[in-house]
Amino acid sequence: IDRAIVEFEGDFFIKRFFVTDSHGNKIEDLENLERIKRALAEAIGGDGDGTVSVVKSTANRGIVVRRAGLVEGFGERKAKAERMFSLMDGFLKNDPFSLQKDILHHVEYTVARSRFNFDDYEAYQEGDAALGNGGLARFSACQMDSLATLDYPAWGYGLRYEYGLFRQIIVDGFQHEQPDYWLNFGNPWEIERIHVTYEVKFYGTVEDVDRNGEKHEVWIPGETVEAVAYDNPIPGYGTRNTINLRLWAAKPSNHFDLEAYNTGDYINSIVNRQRTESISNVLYPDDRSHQGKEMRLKQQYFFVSASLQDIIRRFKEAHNNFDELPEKVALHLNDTHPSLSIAEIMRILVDEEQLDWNKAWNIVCKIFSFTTHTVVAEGLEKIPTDLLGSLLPRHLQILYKINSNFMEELKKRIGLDYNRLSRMSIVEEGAVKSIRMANLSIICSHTVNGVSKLHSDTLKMRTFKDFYELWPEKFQYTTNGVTQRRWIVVSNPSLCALLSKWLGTEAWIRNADLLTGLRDHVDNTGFRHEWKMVKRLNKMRLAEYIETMSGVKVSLDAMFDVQVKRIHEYKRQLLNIFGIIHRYDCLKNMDKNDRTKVVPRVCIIGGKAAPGYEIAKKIIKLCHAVAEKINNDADIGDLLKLVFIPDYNVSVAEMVIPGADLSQHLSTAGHEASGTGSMKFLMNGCLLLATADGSTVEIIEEIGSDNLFLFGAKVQEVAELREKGGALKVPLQFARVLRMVRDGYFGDKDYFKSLCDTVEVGNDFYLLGSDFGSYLEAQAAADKAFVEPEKWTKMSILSAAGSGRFSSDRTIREYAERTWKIDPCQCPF
Ligand code: 6GP
Repeated sequence: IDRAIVEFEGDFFIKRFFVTDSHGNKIEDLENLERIKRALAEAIGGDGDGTVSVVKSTANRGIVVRRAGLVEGFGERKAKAERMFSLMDGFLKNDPFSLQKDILHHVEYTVARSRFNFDDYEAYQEGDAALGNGGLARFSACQMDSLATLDYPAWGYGLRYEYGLFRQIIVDGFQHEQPDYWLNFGNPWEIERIHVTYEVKFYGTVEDVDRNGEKHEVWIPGETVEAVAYDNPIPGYGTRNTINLRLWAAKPSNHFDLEAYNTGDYINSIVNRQRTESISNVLYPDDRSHQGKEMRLKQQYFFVSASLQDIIRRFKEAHNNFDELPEKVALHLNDTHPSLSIAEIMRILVDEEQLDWNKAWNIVCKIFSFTTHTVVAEGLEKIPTDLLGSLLPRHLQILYKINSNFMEELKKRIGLDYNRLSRMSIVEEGAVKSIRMANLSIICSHTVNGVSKLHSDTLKMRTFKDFYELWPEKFQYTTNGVTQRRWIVVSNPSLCALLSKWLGTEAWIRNADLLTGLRDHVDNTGFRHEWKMVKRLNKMRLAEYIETMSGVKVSLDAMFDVQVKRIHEYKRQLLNIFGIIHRYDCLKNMDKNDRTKVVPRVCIIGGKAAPGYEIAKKIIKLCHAVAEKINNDADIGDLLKLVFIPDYNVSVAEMVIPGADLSQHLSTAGHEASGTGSMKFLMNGCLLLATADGSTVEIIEEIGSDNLFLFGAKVQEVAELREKGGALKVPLQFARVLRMVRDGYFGDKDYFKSLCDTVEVGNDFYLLGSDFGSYLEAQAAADKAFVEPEKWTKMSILSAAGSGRFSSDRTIREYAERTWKIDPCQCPF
């Protein structure tokens, strides 16, 4: 017996307990405590009582175990955990945590005795807080880490969804969605602030009131919901600064429900109250298309209203003149999801604080900055005016007024160019009259950011050209980044140790620019050897995971080739799958002798499809169908394997990214705003195979085009290629692969028909056909490099060495200095 693993459910109940042998095979499932005691006694060679008593007293489950995991950790990690304890203890006066500290000592004692691996516990105990969809949300998490670490006085706001992003399970190769009720057993890291609550109002009417002889509009709302704050402290690294991520949960308001009282309809009044709680229930799982659903709009306003009340309350505690607001408060719109705050803050200043409209507008325009995170047209939010008017009647009026003032000003500047006026209007006329949230955000913000240089150019030249011509000075770009604290220190401890050893310092953890120092050692064979060993170790970890998840045994000598991200047509997972089919086809038709020269590959694909996105779901199914064929072909053996990793999320990424040799970023040029996955792979010494899209263009500047495999049409060629349509040249290999799928070589031919149609000549919007030739060439170049391990290792080192610029510390510093104009502010105690 090598390990004992305990899985908890609830406070005292042990859901599962099993012990494993040294190969990680489960020996026996044990259900009751007595047997556990005996098994533990055997496992640790003692009487087992100490351990079992801890197991029983793990009253707050995750906390103790997870905390023990942290406290057990090395220097900085331990300090961070301790800082977190004292902070939480400070927050909670009647400190339930002191009890846990006692337990903690038990656990530490037990750990020392039992050789338990607390990383196992961690994995079992604490799932991801999957409160976002994809790149946008994960980028925000990296930003919070950097804000705290760089001592900026920032707050993050969001919603405390009870159901995070769905769990993906795969049945017969099809994606199914399962609810992620992540709060089932509580969230040990959050602090419920029962005294920080605000009322959020909806519906109702707008009435005219007389104020000092003047007519004013005032909103008489029809429904009230309570927003309760849940604080999630974010400790910085190597600093005492800890910032707060405040998430709002909806609770029924304690408002006396007069109507229910009058009608005596007690039961119905409770049912109605419960309905209000549902606002923060569930995260919408589509990261791109916004279907104008009332609940989504309610969520947005709920979030905006509570956050603004909180911000204004804090401002008013120390100031009494709103002229000072822009000096004290900078509000950043992370995409358009919080853009209703523009109308809300105008409503607060004009209706509640009774400021003159123009004065309020001037203040508001100095506060907001805006970053847009997409180029995909469906990603630009529009809210139907009838929906908005019924839910937030006063806000709709305010939006109309902002728009009519803007239109007047615009006419003065550009004349009566009605086409342009209508393109720039906040209000979109048409079958469904709507509010364009991006236009609103641009008009009100002092800065409009893209997330990479290329993205910003696209915004200026295409998406928001009219606005750029009007206000060129507003448009900037701040290239995204990721935090090395999570993506190296936490997820790749072996690399972390290696970097510190060869750089001679841990300072790179706070200053990623120091990673360039690796360039000095690239010719040192000892260093390269250690580098290879670290990769090998991470590949072992990944291989174990793959085997557990999919039953496929993979060879560590193969190239681990990974594409993990949300499934989207523009991200072109289909190009990857077609490439794999082509590789398989070539292998099958190859002379046995030639096969010895082939680089073995393990192709790994992972990602979730939005539940209503049929084509994306078909891509997942095709991946499984192809995998089934290839992995069961004994003739091919280890030369090619394809695995789909289910339920791709942050925890999975932490395992997959360090173990990858090659990673693919295949978006059609001009479609990926930035991309941040590529940066995580880069930091972990993984080579990129990519199109010149988003931030890849800047990655090339940093590491040189010799150190990655570039392919595909450039952004300036894409429009022309699309125009060619049916006359476009497509390589024969592409036609052949497409035919194989169409003909049912992988089964389910009827099911895959509509998927195949999307890439047929003349219909191939994302240009898979025309990029296929150069994609295969890039793949061949990767194979060629891989057979020269020293060359490959050098490329890998130089990738990591150039990744410093893609730290979110750099991103945040740029935002702070250029956009928000704020200084670091060290924690005084
Ligand atoms: C993503 C972009 O697709 C990705 O390219 C970028 O790196 C990331 O944002 C962070 O900026 N966008 C989203 O996830 C999204 O939901 C509306 O956009």
